[in-house]
Amino acid sequence: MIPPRQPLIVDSTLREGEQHPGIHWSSSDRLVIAEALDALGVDLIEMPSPAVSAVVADDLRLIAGRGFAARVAAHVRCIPAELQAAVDCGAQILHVYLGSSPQLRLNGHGRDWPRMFELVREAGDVVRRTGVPARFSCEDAFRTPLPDLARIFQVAEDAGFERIGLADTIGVATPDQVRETVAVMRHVLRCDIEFHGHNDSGCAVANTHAAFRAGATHLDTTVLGIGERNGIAPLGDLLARLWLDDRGIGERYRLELLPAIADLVAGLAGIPVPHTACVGSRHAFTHKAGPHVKAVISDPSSYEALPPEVFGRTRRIEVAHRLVGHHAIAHRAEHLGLDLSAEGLRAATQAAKELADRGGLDEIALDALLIERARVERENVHGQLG
Ligand code: HCA
Ligand code: CU
Repeated sequence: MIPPRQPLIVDSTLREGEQHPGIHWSSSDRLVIAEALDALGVDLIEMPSPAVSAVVADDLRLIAGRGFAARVAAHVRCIPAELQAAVDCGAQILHVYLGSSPQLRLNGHGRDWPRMFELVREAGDVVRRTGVPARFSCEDAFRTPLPDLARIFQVAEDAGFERIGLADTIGVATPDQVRETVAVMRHVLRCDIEFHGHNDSGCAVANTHAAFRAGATHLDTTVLGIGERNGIAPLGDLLARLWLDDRGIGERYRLELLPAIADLVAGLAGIPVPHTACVGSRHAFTHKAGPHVKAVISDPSSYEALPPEVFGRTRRIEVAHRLVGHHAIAHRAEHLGLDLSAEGLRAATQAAKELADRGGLDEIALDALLIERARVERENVHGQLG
């Protein structure tokens, strides 16, 4: 059997992630994050350009020289001297980018297409001369006419770039559009294809997944999705989505490390783990409503897309609320080692709901209620016996 094709993960927490408002990575932050990403098994770690600052150039030397299994890329503008500076700092791959939409050409670099082709060829000269592999990406690709995109990517391929990148820089693409664009590029190019999706309209993971399904080979992520504005596809969310299609993802990446990485980055960035995070969210594996709990107790897969143990998490059942059912109450009583009759459980459920209605139910109150009910039952039995 031919194993399913798997994507390569390009994690940009150290580059795109620092574009998230309020984030400033120290050199030691970068090192611990890179170590964690490498342990998880991401394929590429993207660093900023050494042109950003002297310390960032030192950080690039540090991370690139560390001997990680992940390869270290530097994100550079399409300027030969900048590519060369990244090579001098030890970058193992060059991630070159250039705005291609009418908006970015006009308000950004101000170059026309012929000049842009020249820039790509000049960058290609550095790639060939240094022998460092490189990718060429179009910023704002999804507001760029398809024929223009195909043309500049052909120039890049001919100039020696081994991969092209499609960036949905302002997060406006839809999965349908991504699928179509990747399919067209697949058709006209031989090289690898990367996708980078921003989340401005909430489609980052869906778009990244669509890109993969249409033939993209490299997918961009950051831990927790941090990045410019509201960021890009979160690493944990994308791996969860890919795992659902292909369990082999769990053999390539140490998915059980995802929660710790989410906590690490949240702590260093000074932001919370979003409640929407597929793996890292505090409540991603908590069940609450009565019917859910009943079914999950007999078979977790009835209400769980992702098994918590695969992703380094444990299942939680929340019982101290008025949506509770008597299965959850029975589960809690069993956990406490209490032996309650069916009638006792029903009465305890009723009492819990009444207490919750009055705003007085929490886990301690619920446990107290169950312990009291068990005591009353025991005394009744003793009374009958005596
Ligand atoms: C930006 C650049 C970028 C680059 C992506 C890429 C984007 O901050 O505007 O190199 O493919 O989203 O276009 O992150
Ligand atoms: Cu971006």
